[in-house]
Amino acid sequence: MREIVIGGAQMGAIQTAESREAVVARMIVLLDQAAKAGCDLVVFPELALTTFFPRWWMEDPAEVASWYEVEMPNAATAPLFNRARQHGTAITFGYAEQTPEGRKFNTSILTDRSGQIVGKYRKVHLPGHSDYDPDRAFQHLEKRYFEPGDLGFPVWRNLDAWMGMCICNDRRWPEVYREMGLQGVELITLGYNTPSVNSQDSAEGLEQRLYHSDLSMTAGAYQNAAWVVGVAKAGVEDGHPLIGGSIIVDPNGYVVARAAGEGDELIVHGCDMDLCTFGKTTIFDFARHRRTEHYSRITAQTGVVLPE
Ligand code: CDT
Repeated sequence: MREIVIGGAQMGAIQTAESREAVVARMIVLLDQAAKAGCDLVVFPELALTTFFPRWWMEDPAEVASWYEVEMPNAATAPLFNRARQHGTAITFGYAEQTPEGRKFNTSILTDRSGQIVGKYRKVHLPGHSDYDPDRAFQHLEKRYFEPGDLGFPVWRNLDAWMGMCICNDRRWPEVYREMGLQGVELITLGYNTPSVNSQDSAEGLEQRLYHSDLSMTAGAYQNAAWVVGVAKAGVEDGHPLIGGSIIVDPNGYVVARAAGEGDELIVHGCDMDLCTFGKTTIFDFARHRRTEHYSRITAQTGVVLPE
């Protein structure tokens, strides 16, 4: 048995005016709870340090720049790294990254028990749009504020397991899980900020959004015989509701822990990485069963092309 006790640290709303320091203080409360519960790893949401700023159309470059971190850790997040190191707890969280060259990514990092960053992932599937869209009930401007990630889907050896990350919209794409599955991934962590209503279809509300979130993560877990931990930033941010529904999913696709509310809330489960072995050596033994000679369209073609 290779058990990793995992804490999913769902976070409630972060208002635009809330400082990084105040948010980090909330994260430390969750981290302390997790340490008390014996967690080896704590998973925080996408863009955990700020409100989900891509909902706002901004033109002032200084205002835009204020949402990004130019180094990690930095003065605001150092207390989180320090506390994690004291507890011997690995952490992962998302933030908006600006590189020294000025490139902007929606990023998440993973640390080991000593607080060292051992993994970095930059979100590949950026949803939404890059120009102001008057037909939407609200904006989703990730394509304006970030470029698609350039690191692929690496996996890392951490806490005696193969771990990988993705971010929010990535969880809806089976290619993401399979890229990591082909590297033997045993645990995939992800954070999300998912609006509770579809900005282009007011009939699509909370129930359907939660269903699609579960469906994506449970299928990804089962089809790759891996644990998946998905953690929300939830609640109402400046009038804009986000779904909760943080879950821990086992390698059979069962939800073994689920957040009940839409505030700061910790879910915990002891996840045995050896549970991945059965699926990986039987029905999803990729080496024996995949038929790559029939999959060329998946990388050669992006959109739908109808047969002539
Ligand atoms: N943050 C993020 O990726 N949210 C998307 C919203 C999709 S609607 C534009 C998601 O997939 O949950």
